Amino acid sequence: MRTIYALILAAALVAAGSAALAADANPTDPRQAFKETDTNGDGLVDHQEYHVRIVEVFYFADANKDGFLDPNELTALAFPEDFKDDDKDANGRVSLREFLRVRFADFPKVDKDGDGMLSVDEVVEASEGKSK
Ligand SMILES: [Ca+2]
Ligand SMILES: [Ca+2]
Ligand SMILES: [Ca+2]
Repeated sequence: MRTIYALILAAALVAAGSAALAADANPTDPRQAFKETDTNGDGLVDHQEYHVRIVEVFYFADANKDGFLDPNELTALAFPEDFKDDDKDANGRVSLREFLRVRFADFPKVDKDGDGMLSVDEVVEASEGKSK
């Protein structure tokens, strides 16, 4: 697997500017990132929670707030190369719509049992697969 949900979440955790949290926890710990994303605390990350988190990632990365991620801003992300193929007009910029489409394509890859929810086990497994 090329892109990793857990690392996106970890980036978002840092991105959210929660300095206190980041100081206490390893920001690349997928379990911590999972907990942050599971906002209703039911132990699962559903599509809505996932959506909220990746939108946060986008707006944090968009440092100059023009609604696009340019090549410089993309370097702040865990996997900027994921967006190369998606850059249809080759201007080096990624819109929120493009960003969401790419990241949503990751969801079913991590959701191994296909129940439409991400469990902490699925996220940790995806993260470990990446680090090998
Ligand atoms: Ca949840
Ligand atoms: Ca921008
Ligand atoms: Ca699942």
